[in-house]
Amino acid sequence: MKITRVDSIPFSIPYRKPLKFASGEVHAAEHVLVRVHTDSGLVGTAEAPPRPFTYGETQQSIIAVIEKIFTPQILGLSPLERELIHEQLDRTVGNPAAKSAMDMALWDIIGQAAGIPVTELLGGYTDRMRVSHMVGFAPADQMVAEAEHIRSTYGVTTFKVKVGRKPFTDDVAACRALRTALGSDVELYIDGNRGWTASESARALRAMEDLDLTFAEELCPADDVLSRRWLVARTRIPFIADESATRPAEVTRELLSGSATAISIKTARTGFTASQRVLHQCEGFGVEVVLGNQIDGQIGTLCSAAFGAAHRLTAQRAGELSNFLDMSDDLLAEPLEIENGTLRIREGAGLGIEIAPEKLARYRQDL
Ligand code: MUC
Ligand code: MG
Repeated sequence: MKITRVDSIPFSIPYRKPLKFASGEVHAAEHVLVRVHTDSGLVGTAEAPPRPFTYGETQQSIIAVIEKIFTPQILGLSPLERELIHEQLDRTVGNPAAKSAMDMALWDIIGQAAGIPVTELLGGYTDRMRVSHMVGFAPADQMVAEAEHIRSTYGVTTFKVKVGRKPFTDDVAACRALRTALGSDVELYIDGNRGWTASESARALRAMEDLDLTFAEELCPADDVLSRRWLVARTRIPFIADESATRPAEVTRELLSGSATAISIKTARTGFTASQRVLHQCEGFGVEVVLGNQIDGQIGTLCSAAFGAAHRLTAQRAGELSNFLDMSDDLLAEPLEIENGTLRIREGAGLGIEIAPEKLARYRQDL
């Protein structure tokens, strides 16, 4: 089986409600649908979400790197030759979302060819993931109303609260309002997207000491090397590296330097192949992982859930799998559903992604 063509199709689907956080905001899912074709007729599918504020990629840069660099490098190779393919793709630095979509599409082909769900190929640990919901910036009462709605509608009881505003007292008040309204049964953790300084982070954490937060994620810039290490050494809850640990070498650096004590794994930036490497590194180091969300649509969420459910470490806690709920529509023929706080993995060979042609025709931007 040989790779014959790669499509990279830009599409845009508006958000019903934008997601706002310290490093940016997202109003529309302006993603790239990646389809890898083979001479056997099998086609692998995945999506790449550009996040310029985190990786520098844009929708146009993802399409350009796939069309001009990646596709010519892998035409004629077999989807099974993944090490060779990654050797080629890694000749280009960066471009994590573009590389990851290619990687996941290749796994989709392999699963289809074998007649096995990708989640089983990866590890087959369970068939479902508990869901954690991300609450973006808004006045505290709106953040509480959103969390209450998500809990009563979808049964979700784990929430990641976006912080990193200035003054940080707005965030502290929002976290306190969430804990008061939701009670002690829900799990809360915070993500600063590098918005605070180390000293602001330390003060904010002190002010929230009684809120029983599970984790703190990327509160201040990782480039503030010594201040961040100072902060992490004094933080009493695990400190998750997200933007600062986007590939295995960065994971090693962050953990060994004492700048993080837990890792966010996002298939949108490490695909399945490198996400497994990161996961195994974390197992080796003995640190916790959280299955993160790159503000994925339903295709990306399905990929992420397939990876999360495949492995014991990612499945043991709620994964961030609900951002697609904020979108006005999506491309999947059969929409994902969260029930009782849980997302079940799609059955069927490969990733089980079926695109609705009329939706793709409506949202694609290249015709
Ligand atoms: C997250 O966990 O930070 C927002 C910015 C980004 O890079 O990812 C999202 C979610
Ligand atoms: Mg984060």
